[in-house]
Amino acid sequence: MSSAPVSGTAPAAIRRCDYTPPAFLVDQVELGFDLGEARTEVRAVLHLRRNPAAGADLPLVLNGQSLETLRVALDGRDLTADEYRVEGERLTLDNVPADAFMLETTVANDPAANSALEGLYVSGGMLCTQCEAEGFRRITWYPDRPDVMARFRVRLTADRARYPVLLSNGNLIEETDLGDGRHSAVWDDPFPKPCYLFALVAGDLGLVEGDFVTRSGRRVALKFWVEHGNQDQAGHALASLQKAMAWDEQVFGLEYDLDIYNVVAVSHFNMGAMENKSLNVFNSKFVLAKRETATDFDFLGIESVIAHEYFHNWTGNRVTCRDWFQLTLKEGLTVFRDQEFSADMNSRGLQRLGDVRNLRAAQFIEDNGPMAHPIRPESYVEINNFYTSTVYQKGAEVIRMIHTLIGADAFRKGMDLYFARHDGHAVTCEDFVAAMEDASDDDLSQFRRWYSQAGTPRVTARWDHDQTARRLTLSLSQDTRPTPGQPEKQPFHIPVAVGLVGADGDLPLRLEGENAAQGTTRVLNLTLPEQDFVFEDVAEAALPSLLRGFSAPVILDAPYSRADLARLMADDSDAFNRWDAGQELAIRVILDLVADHAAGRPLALDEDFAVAWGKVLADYAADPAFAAEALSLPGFSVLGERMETIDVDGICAATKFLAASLGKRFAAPLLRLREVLAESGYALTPEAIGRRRLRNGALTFLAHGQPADTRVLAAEQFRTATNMTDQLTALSALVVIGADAAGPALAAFYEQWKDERLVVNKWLGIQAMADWPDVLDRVKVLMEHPAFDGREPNKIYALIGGFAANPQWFHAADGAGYAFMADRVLALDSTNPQVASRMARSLMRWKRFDPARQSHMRGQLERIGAKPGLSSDVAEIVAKALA
Ligand code: B3K
Ligand code: ZN
Repeated sequence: MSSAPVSGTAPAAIRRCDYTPPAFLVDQVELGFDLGEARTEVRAVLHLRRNPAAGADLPLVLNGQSLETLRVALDGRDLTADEYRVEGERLTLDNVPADAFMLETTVANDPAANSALEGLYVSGGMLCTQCEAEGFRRITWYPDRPDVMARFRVRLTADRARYPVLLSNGNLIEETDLGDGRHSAVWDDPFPKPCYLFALVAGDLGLVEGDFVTRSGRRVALKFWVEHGNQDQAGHALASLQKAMAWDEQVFGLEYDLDIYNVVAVSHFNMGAMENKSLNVFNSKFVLAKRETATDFDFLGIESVIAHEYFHNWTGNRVTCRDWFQLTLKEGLTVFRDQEFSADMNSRGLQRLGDVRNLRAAQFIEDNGPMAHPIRPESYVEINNFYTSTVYQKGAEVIRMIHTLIGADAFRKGMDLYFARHDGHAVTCEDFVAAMEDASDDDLSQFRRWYSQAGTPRVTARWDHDQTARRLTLSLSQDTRPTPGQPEKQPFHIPVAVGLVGADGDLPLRLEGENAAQGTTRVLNLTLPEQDFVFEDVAEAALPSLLRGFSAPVILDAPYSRADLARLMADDSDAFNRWDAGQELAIRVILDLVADHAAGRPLALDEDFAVAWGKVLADYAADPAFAAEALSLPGFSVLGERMETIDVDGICAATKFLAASLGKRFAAPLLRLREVLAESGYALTPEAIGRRRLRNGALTFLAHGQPADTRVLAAEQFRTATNMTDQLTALSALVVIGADAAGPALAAFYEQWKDERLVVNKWLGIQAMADWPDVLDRVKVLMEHPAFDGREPNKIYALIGGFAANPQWFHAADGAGYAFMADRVLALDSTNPQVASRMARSLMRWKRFDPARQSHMRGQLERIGAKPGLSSDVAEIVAKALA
């Protein structure tokens, strides 16, 4: 974050079009840290030279924040106070030598007072850093921008007993015992890097070690550093790293480039993890796992985040971003890579639908609200606000579309070309697209609009079958609604993967003008506002299966009847579309129930839907994992997105009614399924995970459908569970059944796990999301519980974020949920603006609700906005929400 703007002034936006190259380059940096919790002194020696690509008479300007400046020296000579200027967060030297020179500064900072968790801070007695995006300026004076890449040599000096482990980037080249109880270590990173990839860690940590031999024979030491006592929980993360290293060699030909790879797990961390060169710092949530304490979901999350940070070594570190507008260059691409990795390690079909579910539940909503921005934003006030699902998840979809359009082989050639051209450089999204274009000879000029236009396109499909001509004409059109600052949209280049489902399965596809059929799925290029595609030799009235595999991040509007959806659910060869047809059917059924609820009509279970759902349930054995996904009901945000005005009470009533009706009607088969799937042993294979998911899903439906009868069953599973997935689902089922049923189990759960920080977070989250009328009071009480710590982001995300995800009670009609959230945002704003800003987003979409809720939410946003000295992080969110 940047320091508080003066109250009343609008924070200034930084614009992409204003980019200019850095006036000075840094070839080499030497950093000396004299580490201490309350005071750390940093001596920095910067070997600078003028950038030939920039103006010759520009002053040297360095960034710094919350630094106590002790010394500034130029080429060995101490400067007097009138030879440099410190103004706000900038240190300016007007007169520097014409070419190369050495600038030396000494500063002090106070890690213990750093509650923003950016720069150098304390977590659980250890000292650690987080520099992306602009945290390095809180450590020392520096040109803090990603296009300044330098070699770093770092000397760490600290008390040996307190901080026996001293880590930084690159190779350890020297260790010295200083004899006075202190010791030092020197780390040298041979790869030039931007300062956002700098890291240091000092602490008393336990080590879990493994290794990996690269395909060219380099033995890499893999070191996981965790709190003492947690060594038994790093094995999965280590194995995931080894798999990721092998996968990147096989799939992209990318090898690791140093002899050491460190991962440190910390409990206080604003987000998931950070890819600092050879010294990843991780939220402990994405490292620590054992079967008793971590759910299947946690295990998969670890595998994916470990891989993500590892993949950044090439896509992000070796080739980095020229400026922060290019963030998706590394994030979209690296998310695409981690999604592909997880698909290969587990189930490709399930991976895809999980990724799309997340995209629709978060990104589509962002794209249709006040924060809508292109994957490459045009402006920002606070860059930390732009680590969004648009930049990450939609960014990955854009990469996936390139992959679909040019094909896997050309994509790989494009990646090779990208590295051949740009290794060691800070580049732009345009450089990436150009490499893909040059490697494939495809024209991606119109495709580039995905980088510049925000909003989710709506693709409308209509079709007509001409029996006599044996032809099916598919008419596709596209339209994208205005987003803030972008009233007019140009048509996108949209790859639409299409199949035709006939009576006996997929038809071979021959497009007009082709001599022969080419496969049963074709990728159509929709580039105009409206386009017709003609399929020949279509004898029967086939049903188009559109957007197979979710080939583009668009909203599909197709005139499927419910019978059509049921048919796709049963017969589509594309697993994604089978699942999606079921979801669409469920959405329509729920929206009808919402309408009935609004009109005061009694709610009734839709018979056709019940039959289709029951059929999936009956056939579960073919693929339990897929059945679990197909049986689950769409969530609040996806349903809300389908309504002009989000009917909170209607959606909650309808969803609960449907879950209860299904649970009641299908109680017998659900119970049988639970018997059949009862585990004899525990495994972490995709099959075993799928079986657990289905069996636990069944328990949840039963809890809704026949709460009284399920109470014993859930309590039994809670008591006898041998893994966290089963135990936590049982606890959630008891919470569904009611506060009386859940009370003893919640108490027992806390007693059992009070020493496991990460499990305690689950306990907080489950209570915050309970559908109990007094949940807000309970959340307030929990804030005073010893289990809660208002400085630990994971706890805030669990309890406060969990409450924001409680649709019924966060959106309580009296506005109490909103007022509570605004109080939290205001309190957090002074301690941790990044976390405050995330929480503030829960109020952003106020215009989508009914007038009474709108006015409550807007009132709270205004109250937040009126705080003197509001952080730029929160100010930007509030300003956009109220614009
Ligand atoms: N690059 C980091 C995110 C940094 C967030 C800064 N507010 C983690 C990742 O995407 O891998
Ligand atoms: Zn990333």
